[in-house]
Amino acid sequence: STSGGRSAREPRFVSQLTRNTFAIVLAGGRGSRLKQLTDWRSKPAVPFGGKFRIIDFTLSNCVNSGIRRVGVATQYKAQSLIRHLQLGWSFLDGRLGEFIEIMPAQQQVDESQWYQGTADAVFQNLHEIRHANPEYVLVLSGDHIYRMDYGRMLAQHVESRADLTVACIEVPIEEAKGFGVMAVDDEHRIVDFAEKPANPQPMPGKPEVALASMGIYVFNARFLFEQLLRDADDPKSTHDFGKDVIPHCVKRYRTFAHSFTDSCVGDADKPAYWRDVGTLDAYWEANMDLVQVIPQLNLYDNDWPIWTWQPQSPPAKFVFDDEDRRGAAVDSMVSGGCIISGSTIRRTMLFSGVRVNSYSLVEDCVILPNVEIGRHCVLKKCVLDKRCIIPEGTQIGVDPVQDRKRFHVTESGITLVTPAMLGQQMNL
Ligand code: ADQ
Ligand code: ADP
Repeated sequence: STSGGRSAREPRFVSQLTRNTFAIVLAGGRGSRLKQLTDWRSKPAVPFGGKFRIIDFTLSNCVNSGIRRVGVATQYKAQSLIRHLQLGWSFLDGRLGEFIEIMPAQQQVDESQWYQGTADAVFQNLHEIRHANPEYVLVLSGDHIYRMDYGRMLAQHVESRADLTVACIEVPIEEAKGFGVMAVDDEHRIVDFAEKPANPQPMPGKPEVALASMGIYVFNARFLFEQLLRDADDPKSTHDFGKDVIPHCVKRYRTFAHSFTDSCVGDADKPAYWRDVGTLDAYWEANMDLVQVIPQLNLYDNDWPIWTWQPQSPPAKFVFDDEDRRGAAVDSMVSGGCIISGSTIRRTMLFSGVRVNSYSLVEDCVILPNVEIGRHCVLKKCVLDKRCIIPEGTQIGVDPVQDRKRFHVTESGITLVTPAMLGQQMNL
């Protein structure tokens, strides 16, 4: 027949799907469980892995998947994130229709009101998304560390003629109450969805795990527009995807689950890696994951580069000090501009421009850019925020009772230190 509509059987190339997709990255979260690390920046802008910011992982997944029309919805303390996007993510080519657009909340509303829930953040940018005229809209969070080929998820979405597809991953049942938890049938169709349930249902035959939403959604664009307009008019809605929009759609429309393991980019013999670095403990652990001898998350894969912006800096330097003490770092990652002089670093993530002076010992730490560590310091299991100056002879992570008086110490014993806690004010 000569029907204008595309038949579902017509073969379609993944590149055609990714090209017809608009991705919106929700990057407005406060990330309050990261404590003082997010006093001055939103969670997606928090430095991670030596030279990256958390949002670089999601944005790199987009670019590497061939999705190059991207909006980033910002809200809380956006300055640091905006600066990073402008410096690091302006390489997309407008002549090819590629762009990363910053969508600040405050521009969209009459008064000084910010976005409400996550669905509202997308709703307020509906005009911009419509303007791009995509066939599919991919909703992402800027908060997670993982490598994923969204093209495979889009392909499944189209093949199953879904209105909406939700990416999912198996999580331990005791962690499941922090997620959207779903049940699926044999065709992967979602038959039940509960946002952060008090009693999460395990998967059939697997009592120790639940199937969790990753907060990654593919919508047919027109379907999304209809749903957001409807949701905006619903006085009972909190305008959140997880709480309102997804449960509404699951009951009424073709809603499918896509397994992350099918589109995870990584070595086949390693478990799929996806982390919400939402707490200080999780943040510290995910950084420590990377200094393992064989980490689960491979940053050295040239086929799936993680793009970022980093300051131009000279190579890291290791020196014998004037009394012939060796400066050394083992089982560690050391970024550009660092100088390790007459001190020992073990199992530590050093961001750029860190200086460590003689007689000091640093173990199991995450040290953000431009930190200076004086002589005779002992630092264990710390997260040091950008520009901390650690005075000579300081011990942190040795006596928790003392540490608690000045710093933030988590229950599992990770100590967060910021310049403000050290009484060091920013030179504004
Ligand atoms: P949560 O992670 O609890 O659950 P939420 O706090 O709404 O969801 O954050 C989702 C993303 O949106 C984050 O990246 C956050 O930074 C950002 N964000 C939050 N509010 C925003 C706003 N008003 N404007 C812009 N960005 C905003 C969600 C789902 C669960 C799912 C988990 C997976 O609701 O079903 O299991 O994600 O982590
Ligand atoms: P990032 O590298 O994440 O951008 P910065 O340390 O540069 O982190 O701080 C982010 C933003 O917060 C900057 O715009 C800075 O001016 C502001 N800021 C940071 N600390 C303070 C402070 N103590 N008082 C006021 N503004 C601050």
